[in-house]
Amino acid sequence: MRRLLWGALRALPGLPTGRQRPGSAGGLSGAPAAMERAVVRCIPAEPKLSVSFVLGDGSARHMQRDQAEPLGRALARIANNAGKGPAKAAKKSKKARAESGAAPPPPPLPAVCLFAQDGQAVAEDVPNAEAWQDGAVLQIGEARYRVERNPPALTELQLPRSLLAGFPVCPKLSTEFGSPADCLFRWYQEQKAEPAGGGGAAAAGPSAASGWVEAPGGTERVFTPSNAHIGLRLKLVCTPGNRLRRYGLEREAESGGPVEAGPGACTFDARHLYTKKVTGPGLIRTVTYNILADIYAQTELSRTVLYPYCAPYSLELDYRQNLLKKELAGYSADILCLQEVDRSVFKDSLGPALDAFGLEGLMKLKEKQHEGLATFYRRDKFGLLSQHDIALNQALLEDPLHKELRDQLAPYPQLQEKVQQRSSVLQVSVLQSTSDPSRKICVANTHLYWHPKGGNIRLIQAAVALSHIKHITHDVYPATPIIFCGDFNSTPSTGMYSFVSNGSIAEDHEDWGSDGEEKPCRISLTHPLRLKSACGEPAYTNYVGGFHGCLDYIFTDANALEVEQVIPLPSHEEVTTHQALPSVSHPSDHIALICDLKWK
Ligand code: 4LC
Repeated sequence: MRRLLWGALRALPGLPTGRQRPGSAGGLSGAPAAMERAVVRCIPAEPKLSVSFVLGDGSARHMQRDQAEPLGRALARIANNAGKGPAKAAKKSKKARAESGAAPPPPPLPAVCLFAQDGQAVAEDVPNAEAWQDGAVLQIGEARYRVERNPPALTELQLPRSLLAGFPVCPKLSTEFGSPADCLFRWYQEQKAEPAGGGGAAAAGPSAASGWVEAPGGTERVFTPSNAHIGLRLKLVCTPGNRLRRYGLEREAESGGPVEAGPGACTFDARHLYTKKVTGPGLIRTVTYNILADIYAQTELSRTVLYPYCAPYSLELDYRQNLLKKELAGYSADILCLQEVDRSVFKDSLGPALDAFGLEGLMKLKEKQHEGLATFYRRDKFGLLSQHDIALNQALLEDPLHKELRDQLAPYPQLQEKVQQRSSVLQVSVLQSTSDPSRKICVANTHLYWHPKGGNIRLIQAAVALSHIKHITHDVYPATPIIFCGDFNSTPSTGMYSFVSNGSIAEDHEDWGSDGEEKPCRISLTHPLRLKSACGEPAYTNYVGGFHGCLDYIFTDANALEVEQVIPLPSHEEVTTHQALPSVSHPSDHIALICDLKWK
């Protein structure tokens, strides 16, 4: 038995399983394969290195050895291991031996040697970390393996759980010694067994597949299945690469389920007609959007009270993620400010998807919560200079910048306490144009307290946010234009909106008493920024069964930025086709604001 295995090992060059083409019977083709690869992963931060290769019988070997261990010991281990054949077979033969009682003579172990690039055998006392160099050759018996040290590798490759026809499928992928942008992709679709001829009973069940065939046009990182794919599963084969076009061992991922029919028209289809292309170098397309956190969408309150008109399946995360990725990709944004981003959505879904569409993402979680803000910027237009994120309550409590406001609030401990209890955050990113490094912008993103009677709290939150933004754009990066986006939970008739747009709020404004407490706070606030709502005051940006109103804004620096174009919002008919939002054709209860800004 063991002799047989070792014979097979010597006779067959074998293909690493990772390199087999789907549908091919790897290793059995007549043509001689290129020298096999032994992949060595060795990084200074870890005490061990790993050596991986595939034996002639197709079984993979992965070993971890101490970096400092002499090579001789690692080679002896490889000889031992290779001689044994697959682990299961070894156990079985041991058991069979025990039963028969006869002890056959042990087969000779293969000779194992490592040759350096110059053809010389590497001495057995050389430590592993030094011995296993790129281009060395590992010989096991008569099989030879080219050593590849730290080639590009996939550490993660995953397809989303739900696939919809007409919606982009963006794999989650992570690389080491490479980058997702330099990987190679090949998409496959399930090949359904043809129904048996002659009208006999259906032999194959609904999911019986006879194999995988290449999906037409499927060589990009993102694949959008068509109606022809409905009922079929997809598979992605990915070869990790780096900028120098060096490639590592490929990996594959299959979809859990088949492609399903998508919804008909969506609320963003008409908007995409305006935003197909990325804007030219002088323009900045800016989007703000509260995407409705999954942790809120799937609560009892949401299903039964807030969005009872919405089909439960369209409140599910996977469904909404499909819509969101298509919607956001189609806006071709340069700057994208999102609110209510679940940590896991950023990490596993939107982050990877938007990365594939050229956007780099930054996340700021709320204190002790699993959702927060995300700011994305187009990588080839902007670089990140610095981040200045804050929690509004903590900044108000501690930062010397807000001492005056703290003093003004001192007579109102109840209001102070309420502001302290809110977890709202402000995300501030300073970006630099890649085409003109003298151009910088400060992108701020926030989500203010949500309660209809919380106007006084939102005024304080806005004051903290504006002081912080003023500090960054006046003191840290003097004369930097501002784009301040967010869900401000404030309609155009509120004190918060007039404070931001007019630069002041009077002490007798009715919003100071908005919570109905006995002693309304009486303070006046000012700020020196010239901010205007770039998309104006649409009738609503939030449309649910019980309320609609304009709560979201893109405030821009009137001194430095001009509004070139505002992308029209979906029509009232589109918004109300399924009563209100969210719906099967719209993933959130908010509507994205989109405008093209121009440097003045
Ligand atoms: C939510 C809501 C709040 C904007 N808004 C008004 N009432 C609301 C009630 C609920 C938003 C409202 O969806 N959330 C509670 O936490 C979340 C979520 C976060 O944003 C949640 C948790 C569990 C389940 C569901 C959701 C509202 C109505 N009229 C207004 C006028 C103004 C501001 C707000 C409102 C003004 N100006």
